[in-house]
Amino acid sequence: MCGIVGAVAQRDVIEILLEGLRRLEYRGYDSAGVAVLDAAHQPAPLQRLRRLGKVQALSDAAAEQGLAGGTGIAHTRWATHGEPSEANAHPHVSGDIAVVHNGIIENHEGLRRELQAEGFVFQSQTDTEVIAHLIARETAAGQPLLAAVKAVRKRLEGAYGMVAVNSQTPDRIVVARSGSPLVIGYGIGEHFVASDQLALLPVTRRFAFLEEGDVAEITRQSVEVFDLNDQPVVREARESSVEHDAGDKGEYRHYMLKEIYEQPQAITNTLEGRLLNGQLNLEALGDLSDVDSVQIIACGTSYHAGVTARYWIESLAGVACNVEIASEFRYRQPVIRPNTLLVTISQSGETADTLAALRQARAQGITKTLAICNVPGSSLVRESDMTLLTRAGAEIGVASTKAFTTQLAALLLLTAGLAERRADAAAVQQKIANALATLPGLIQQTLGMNEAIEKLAERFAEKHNALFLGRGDQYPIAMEGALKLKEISYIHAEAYAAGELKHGPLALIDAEMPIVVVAPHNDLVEKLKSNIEEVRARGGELYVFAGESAEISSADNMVVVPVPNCDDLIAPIVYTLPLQLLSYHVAVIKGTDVDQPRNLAKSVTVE
Ligand code: HGA
Repeated sequence: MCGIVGAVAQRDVIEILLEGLRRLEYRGYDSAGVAVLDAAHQPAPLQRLRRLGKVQALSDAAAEQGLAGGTGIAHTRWATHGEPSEANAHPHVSGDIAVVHNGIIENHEGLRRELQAEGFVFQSQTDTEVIAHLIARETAAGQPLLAAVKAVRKRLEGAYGMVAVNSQTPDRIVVARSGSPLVIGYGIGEHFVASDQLALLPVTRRFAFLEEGDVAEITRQSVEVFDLNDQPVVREARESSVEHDAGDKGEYRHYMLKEIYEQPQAITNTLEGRLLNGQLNLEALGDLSDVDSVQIIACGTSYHAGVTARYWIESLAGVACNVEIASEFRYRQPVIRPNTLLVTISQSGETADTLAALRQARAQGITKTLAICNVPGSSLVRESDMTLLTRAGAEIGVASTKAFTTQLAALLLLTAGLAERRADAAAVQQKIANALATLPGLIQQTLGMNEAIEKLAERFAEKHNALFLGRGDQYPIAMEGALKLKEISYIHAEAYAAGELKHGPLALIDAEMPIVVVAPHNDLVEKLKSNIEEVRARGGELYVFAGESAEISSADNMVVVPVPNCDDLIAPIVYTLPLQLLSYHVAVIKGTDVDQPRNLAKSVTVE
């Protein structure tokens, strides 16, 4: 969520900061702000500029005012405390201090009362502003910025990634991390900081990731890091393999469409080295022979990947599997059986709830943990015993597409690894390998449905509600389809297991209700046909994505769109594509902000 960028250099850093914000804007985009200092003067005047809305508004204003400086911090916000407004936008200032912050300070109310009693005047409704005043109180008492931040972090409860500057010492920035990621970028005679390396790729490829509890002082020439116990530590800088143009939209109108079309390549990348000449190579998964059950934890789209995987893990590997939303798991007292493999799934690897659930499970004694994640070096990856990287490449569209299908491909690999203990393991694994080998080609072929779906989308644009139906491993795909439509077109959509219809949701069916059905030709298709008839009999308007050989044809109130035939095993991945394209085109017709839908943000690093 919120994006942070900071820089200390000899050159003017304003464009570096603004470009960093543009690259992070998909993380949060209700307001943006920047503060710069001219390190040539001590003290340097603190120049702050904030704007409601997109980074472009800030960038225009910065150009107009000729803002410049060698040291600076910048932020793009996704509000948690206080409405989106200029006054609530970061940086927040107190005296000589300016601060940008990601996360939530949970004890902000008590701190605010304490500071107000001492005469500090608050200009915003945010939790963040207490940090600025707390640091200013320390520096006014004679503490240097580093010591002030070290003292202040002891007072803060909750999660933060923060960057602070002091106009009295404009040659340095101080950063602190607890629960919200920060990465330091190394240049020559200049250093940078950001909440994601993507922001800094135009200026460096050498990064060091801060660990939980770290505080660092960064100048042009040096980076000094201190751990939770204030001990100096080295966080090694490594060369990043993330592509520089990862944040470019290319010829596509939206990132989401680009990312939908990248799926054949993304899945090829997921399988690279893991599927060789039609044979699986599962070395990276290590020894899973002592795994008696699997507990999957995830949020949102990643949760839907987990629910799909449960069907695979139980039916193909014969291993018991439970799936739970991280925000629920972490606040109940789950009983985790011995020999459980804990699998976390997250695109960013920074999802706050998933990370907290992982930590809680470890505290409960879980010793085998696997992260399925798209971002190498992320917190989830660092804190798990094993990792299966999805290698989807940067995903910028807030509505997840290629991250989801690559997670599914990775989960099929995991299923193959878990099948190892079966007597017929080789046959099961070969079946998975054969199906996966066809996947990139099939996804490419399925993208050919785009035009037909674009036409279909026109019929949805005026609707206020929609139902999505699937059975078996297509039920979570229906859930994902409904989520996509909600996220970017703002049409209320719900998914049901088709067999559940008669237990309640049939009451919703009338001529106004579009019902989207995913119907591959599998062993449940006859049951599904009966469910389709139940809907037709009540006048519902059906849109059926059906396997070419499923023998479902268009009729009154029923549009059937054929989907290429595929192996049952990978049908959940293939049938995701038409649902992604449908929500994309409906959103385009409705004129919503496809890549940055209202109220949402990428990488949910707050609770
Ligand atoms: N709590 C702060 C920062 C919010 C945030 O990190 N969002 O991702 C605010 O509301 O400004």
